[in-house]
Amino acid sequence: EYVWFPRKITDLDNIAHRVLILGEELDDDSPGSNDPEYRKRRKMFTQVALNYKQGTPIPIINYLPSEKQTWGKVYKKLSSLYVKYACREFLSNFPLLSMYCNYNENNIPQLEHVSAFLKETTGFTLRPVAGYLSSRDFLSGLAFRVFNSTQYVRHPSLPFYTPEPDCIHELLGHMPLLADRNFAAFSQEIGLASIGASNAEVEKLSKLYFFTVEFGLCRQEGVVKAYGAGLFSSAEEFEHAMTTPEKQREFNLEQIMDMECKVTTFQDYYYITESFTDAVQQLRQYAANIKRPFGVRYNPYTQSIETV
Ligand code: H2B
Ligand code: FE
Repeated sequence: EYVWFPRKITDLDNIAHRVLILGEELDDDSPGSNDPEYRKRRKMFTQVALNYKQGTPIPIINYLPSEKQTWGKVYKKLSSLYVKYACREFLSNFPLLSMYCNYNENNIPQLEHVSAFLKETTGFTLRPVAGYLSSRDFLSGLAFRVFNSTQYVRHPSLPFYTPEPDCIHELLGHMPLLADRNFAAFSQEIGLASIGASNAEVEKLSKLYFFTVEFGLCRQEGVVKAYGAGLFSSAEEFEHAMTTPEKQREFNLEQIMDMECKVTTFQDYYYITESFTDAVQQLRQYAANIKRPFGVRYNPYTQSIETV
């Protein structure tokens, strides 16, 4: 079975329009679906994402007062939790994002500025995306150290809940860790493992992604800390995961592959790894068993995936 995958970084332009949930076509039960102004606004973000070409600057958004207010509410609520529960990598990178990318309660950082910052720290860059991508498409971007990031803000009626990723989730949840070397390497490795893999294997990798990158915990100086973006961007689940020890389990690849990913409720369990390098090792062992007719590696000079 042959599966298409991007070979050059510019091939990522071809997956950008394969969004599963488009902004202006919000589900009936999604917050904002009955708000014509919001849908119009989302259409603008969709256009920006669809028109984007790899390697060009990401358009600067003039965020509305209502969007800034939503950002501010979430930012304020989460800030107190970071100090208590975030891993050291998050805590050392967050002040850098404030300094270089203007992260603060009153300002929604621009993807363009964050992308430039990440490029200098770990070689990751961002590209704007119109909504939720398939696991395969999303993971294939990571193989190039490219993170597909939404740019719109969730509906103001429910500032602490969103069923789909929005820029508050990306900026607060994902960006601080993408500025960490080991975490960046781990992200790219999951991406490379997905290239040319079967649907069943991509499904497994997406579970691994979910229970590490989105909801992962780690142990630092004997204390359980968080590194998952889904936790960093949701105060309720964050507090719940950190204060409910019976829901914390040691990282176990096999078990994770059989777990269900919950989007609208809390997870059943949260998995603890010792470190990102440890997680990379386990992932490598797993990826070595993925059957595909070729080996895969990334050539950073040509920004392309080579099969050998
Ligand atoms: N698409 C977008 N736009 N953002 C994400 O964070 C995301 C995605 N996560 N598609 C992916 C799926 C992830 O949950 C795994 C790899 O399935
Ligand atoms: Fe995410």
